[in-house]
Amino acid sequence: MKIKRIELHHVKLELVSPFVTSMGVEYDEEHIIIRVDADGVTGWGESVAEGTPFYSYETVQTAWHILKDFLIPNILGKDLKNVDEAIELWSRVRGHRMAKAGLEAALWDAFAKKEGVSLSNILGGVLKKIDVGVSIGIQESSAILISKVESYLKEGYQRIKIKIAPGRDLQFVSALRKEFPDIMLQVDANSAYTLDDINIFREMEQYNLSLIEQPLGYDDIYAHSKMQKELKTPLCLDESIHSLADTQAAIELGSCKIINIKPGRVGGFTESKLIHDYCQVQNIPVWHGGMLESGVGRAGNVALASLSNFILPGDISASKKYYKEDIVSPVFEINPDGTMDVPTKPGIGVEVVEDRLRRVTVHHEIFK
Ligand code: OSB
Ligand code: MG
Repeated sequence: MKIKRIELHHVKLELVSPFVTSMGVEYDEEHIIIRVDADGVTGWGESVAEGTPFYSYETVQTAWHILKDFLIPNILGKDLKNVDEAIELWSRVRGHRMAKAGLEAALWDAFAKKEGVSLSNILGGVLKKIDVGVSIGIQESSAILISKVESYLKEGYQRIKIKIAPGRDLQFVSALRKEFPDIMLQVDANSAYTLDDINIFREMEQYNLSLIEQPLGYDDIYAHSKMQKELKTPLCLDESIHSLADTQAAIELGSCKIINIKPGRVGGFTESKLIHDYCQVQNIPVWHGGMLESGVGRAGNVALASLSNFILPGDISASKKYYKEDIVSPVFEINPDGTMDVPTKPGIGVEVVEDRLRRVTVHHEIFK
């Protein structure tokens, strides 16, 4: 497939409501939408590097630089046999996984469209519907949190994840558990704690959480192994897992019992599949994380989450949970039974609405 033209869009999407985590408050989400034109088809991908380097060291600006100066020049004008060939061509570039993942996603979409198959199909997905949950930011009070959870449960979401931070943890977990004794409930700390906080997590054990996500240092697999030994509740790593090698280290060290896969964080669908397959053999359940994607990235997430070891509900919610207006059509919706349909049309299976894309684009550049 001859790569004829690549276009980058720096987009800024206003969130329906501010998203508060231990990392700060987000009012809008900046990402890069990537368009690849090749052999008469158009592939779309989304790089989930954000405006700020708080979740990951990558930002929109670093991803733009890596895409423009290293990844795109390596594949533009080339006749690629498959996605692996592109990965090989940019393999000298270390790290910058969100930059790579966005371009890789656009290539997967283009190859799938050229073959006339869905992205789910080309990635080896088997599920027709995926189980979905919702990730809720830190709220002002337990009463507000309870009413939010109530409305998400009414929509059908199969599990609730709440963000926590020191001083804003046990009161929310205990209030929710009291109100909703049987729901699937988990917490995400985004690396806000240290091993000295172990007693907070010992106390959390009584609330029957499905998992505790990334309580400790973003780069500290070893500390998590110490914490997991002290707790029955499964730990789940997000920030610390960038590759299959990280996954193997974390599982062999006993740092977690569950893995969150985000294609952006691990460098693309290809690495995601390696992690997925390894975890399946090791009997480690995985679930699909989210980065507040637009419909472009969400379509990729839904396709990847249709692989068979995505056993737990993902952070893949309806478009309207995030944005008033998505940039794809149809938008993503949740079924009353808490599932989301996996698109069956070729590639990502949804159309990018170009005038909506134009309206949210703050900067764009064409390479040909
Ligand atoms: O830690 O999972 C996280 C959003 C941005 C950055 C990090 C995280 C998140 C979420 C939101 O939890 C998940 C979603 O997209 O719904
Ligand atoms: Mg997380």
